[in-house]
Order: sequence, then C-alpha cells, then structure tokens
Amino acid sequence: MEGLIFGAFGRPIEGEYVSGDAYLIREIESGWLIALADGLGHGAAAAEASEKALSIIDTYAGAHGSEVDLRDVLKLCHAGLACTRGAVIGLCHLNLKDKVWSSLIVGNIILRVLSDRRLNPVPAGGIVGHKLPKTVYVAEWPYCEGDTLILHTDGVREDYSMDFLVTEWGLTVQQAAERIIEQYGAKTDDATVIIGR
Ligand SMILES: [Mn+2]
Repeated sequence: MEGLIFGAFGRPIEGEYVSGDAYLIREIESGWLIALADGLGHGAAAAEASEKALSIIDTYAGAHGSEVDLRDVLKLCHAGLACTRGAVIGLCHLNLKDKVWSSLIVGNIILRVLSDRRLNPVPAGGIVGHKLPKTVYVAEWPYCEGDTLILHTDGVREDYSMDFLVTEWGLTVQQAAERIIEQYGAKTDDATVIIGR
C-alpha cells in the first residue's frame, strides 16, 4: 500500500524471558493501525497486560477497519485492562484515503516523526486500566510519502539523534529497528521500537 513498510524489534529486560512490551502493526481498510503497549513492571504479569491490550485493539481493528476512532480504542483498552497491572499505550492510525496520521498516547510511549513538518504530540500521563488523563489529546498531521514514524517504549533511550536515522537509511527499516535497540536499548527495561516509512 503506497510502499509503506514497517519494521519492529523488541527484547525483554536482562534476566527475563518474556517482554512486558507488545506491539501490533495491522493493515486495515483505511490504512494502518499501529499500537505499542508497555505493561507495568516486567515479566509475565506485564506481558499479560500489554497482550490483552493488543488483543482488544486487534478485535477493534477487525470490526472498524474503515473508521477508526482512537478515543474509542482507548476506552475499550481501559475497561479491558482493569483486572491487569495496566499498561501505557501508544496508538497511531494512518488514514491513507485522507492522507492523515493521527496518534493518541497515554503514559510514557515516545513518538517521533521525520517529516517536512514538525510534529509535537502532547504527552498525557496515566495508566490504561487504572487511571486515564483528564484530557485525552489526539494529534493529527498530514501524511506525505516518505514520512517516517518511530514509536518506542521508554526502554529505548531518547538521546539518539534523528540524523542517525537519516544518514543510516541504507538500512532497511527492520535493520534500523534492530540497531536502535542494540545501541539505545536500556538493559534495565524491556525495549521495543516500531519504524514505519
Ligand atoms: Mn518500560
């Protein structure tokens, strides 16, 4: 679909076999739905929360592929995660028909966009399943072919420069994702990154 390609890579904190992070990259009728969840803490209980979120989002995508409302997705996740540890979640929807990206983030999930325009998404604190922010902000910005989207959990340090990604674009998005985790993943946390370009 218009040449958009995704790469993703993640690994658990040192000493754990399962990651508490989980992601979904799903092609839907209107374009793409991307989700990244970081379950509170680490290990199996964290994975249970993040995987539950993804299964809710996947079911939603199956039923609402042509018309996605990120606030509705969040509400469903919040209700569904009440009996879990909870998770922080980042959602992105690329509407290829209208050529618009939109995103909604609760908690510490980091979104970066490499584009001609600057995007400054407003972060909102909270834990899906336990406490949502008073105001949930949905950021929207136009999509142009060639835009790059990077979504990662807080297990990836934020001090890597965008230039690194631009100058290393000989790499595939998958190779770039793996390299970001290798070079900037904190050993003290689960670390996951998604790149779409
Ligand atoms: Mn984390």
